[in-house]
Amino acid sequence: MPELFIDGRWTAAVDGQVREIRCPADGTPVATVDEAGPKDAAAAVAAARDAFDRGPWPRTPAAERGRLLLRVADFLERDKADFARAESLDTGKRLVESEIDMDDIANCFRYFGNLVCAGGTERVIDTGDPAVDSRVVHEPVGVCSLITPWNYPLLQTAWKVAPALGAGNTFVLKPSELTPHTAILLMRLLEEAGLPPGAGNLLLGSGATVGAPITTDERVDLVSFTGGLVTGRRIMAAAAPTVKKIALELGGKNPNIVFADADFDTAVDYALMAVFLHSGQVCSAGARLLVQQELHDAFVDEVVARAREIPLGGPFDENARTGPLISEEHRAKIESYVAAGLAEGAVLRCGGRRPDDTALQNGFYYLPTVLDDCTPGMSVVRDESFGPVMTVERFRDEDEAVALANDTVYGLAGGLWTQDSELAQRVSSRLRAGTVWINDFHPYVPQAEWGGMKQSGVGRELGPAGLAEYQEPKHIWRNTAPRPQRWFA
Ligand code: TXE
Repeated sequence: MPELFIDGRWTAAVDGQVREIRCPADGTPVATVDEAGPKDAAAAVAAARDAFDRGPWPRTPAAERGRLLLRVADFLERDKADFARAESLDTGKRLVESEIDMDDIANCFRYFGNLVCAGGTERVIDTGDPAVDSRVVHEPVGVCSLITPWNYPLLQTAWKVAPALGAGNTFVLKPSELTPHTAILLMRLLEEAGLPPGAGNLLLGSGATVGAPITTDERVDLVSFTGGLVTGRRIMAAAAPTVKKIALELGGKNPNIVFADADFDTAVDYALMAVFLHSGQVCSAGARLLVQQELHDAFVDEVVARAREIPLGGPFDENARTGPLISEEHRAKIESYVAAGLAEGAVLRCGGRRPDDTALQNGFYYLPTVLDDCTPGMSVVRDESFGPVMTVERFRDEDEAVALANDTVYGLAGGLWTQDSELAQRVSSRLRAGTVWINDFHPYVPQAEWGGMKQSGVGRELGPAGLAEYQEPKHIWRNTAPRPQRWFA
C-alpha cells in the first residue's frame, strides 16, 4: 500500500521516488516508503485548500469534530503496541519510552476532543446598546502546514494535528523524513475515524523538497513547525511574503539549577534523567547543569559516577536505559561540539566518545558525557547539541544562578532544586522560559501550554492557547434596528 495520503487516497509519489528507512539502533532496514516531490506537495495543498473552502470539515459542528478526536484517542489505545513498535524502529528509542509516548498522544487527542466538545468559546459583548447583538466567534484559520521532527515523531504531530482538526482546519502534514511510520499509521486512524477526504493530507519527504514548498504556497494560511532553530528561522522568512500565521517550537538550551540546600540524592537522580533521557534528543533537556559552588565537587562526582553506569542499547534491550542517536550525521555534530568544548577549556569527566561494546557498533551510540568547568561563551554551552552532553557551570548565589540560566538565546524550559520555597518562587519568576520545574524535571500535561520565550519559538502548543493558535477570532456585530444615521446629512 502506498504511503502518501492526498485527498482521501493512498498514493505513491508522482515521480516514483522512494526512501529506505533504517533503525538507528543497528542499521537494520525498517521499510521503504514513498518519497514525495514538489508535484505531490502541490496536490496535497490543493486538496487541503479545496477541503477547507468547499468540504464539510470546517462546517462540521464543533462537538462532532471533538468526538472524532475522542475516537482517534480510543483507536490509539487499541493499536498502542503497533504504534509503539513503529516509533521505536524509526527512532531507535526504547520500546517502553515509545509506549509512554503513545499514552501521552492518546491523552492529547482526548484533551483537545473534550475541549472542543465543551465549546463555550463564543463571547457575547455588552456594547451598551440593546439594539446591537455583538459576539466574538472562533473560526478555523484555514489550510495548515504541519512540519514535525524525529525525536518525538508522533507526539509532536499529535500536538499539532489534534488542535488543528479540533478547530476545523484542514492540514498537510510533513513528518521528518527519518521517522515517517507513525504518521502513516495516524492517517489510517483518521480515515477510520471518518475524517472527510482532503481534510488531512500526508507528505513524506525531505525538508528541502516538500517541506519548503508548503511553507511558501500562497494557498496555505498557517505553518506550525517543530524542529531546529536554523530551520525555524528559514521557515519564518519563507512564510513572510504571504504573511502566514506561524507557530514555531525551536528547542532550547535549558538550565538545571541546583542550590546547595537541594535534596542531594533526588537532585542527582533528576540531573541525569534531565539530560540523558532519550540520549539528550529532547527539546527540554536539562543540558546545562548549574550547581552552587559549595556543592559542586560532591555533586558532580556523584553525577559522573552514575553517568558511567548508564546502559545503552536498542529498542528491545530490556537492560538498556537509553538508546542511540538518530543518525550518523547527528552523532558527528555532537562529537564536534564536545571537541570544541574541550578545545575551549572544558574538562571531560566521563564519556566523550562512542562506546566500545561490539554489540553497539552498528548503531549511532554516544556515551553519556559530562563536561565540567564550562563557561557561558563555549559553543557546547551556547548551542543546542541535542545529544547526551551535560555541561557544568558553578555559581555563587541566586543572582549569578539566574544570570547564567538566562544567558542564552533560548527560553524553552528550566528546572531548579532547593528546599527554600521563597527562593524557588523568586527564581522561577526570574527565569525567562516557557516552563519552569521546581524540584522536578520534564513533566508536562496537555492542559498546560508548552512553548518558548526568546528564540525558542513563537506561540504555544497544548492548553487552551494551543487550540487558539489554530483559530481566528471574528467579531460579528448585528444591528437589530438599523436606522439612517445621517453622518453626512
Ligand atoms: O532538524 P530540522 P534536523 C534541533 C536539534 C538538531 C537540529 C537539527 O538541535 O540537532 O534541530 O535537526 C523539516 N522547510 N531539533 O536537521 O531541519 C525536516 O524535514 C520546511 C530540535 O533534523 O529542523 C523535518 O521534518 N521544512 C527539535 C523538520 O523540518 C523543513 C527537534 C525538522 O527538521 C526545511 C529536532 C525547510 N527548509 C531537532 N528543512 C525540537 N524543537 O524538539 C527541514 N525541514
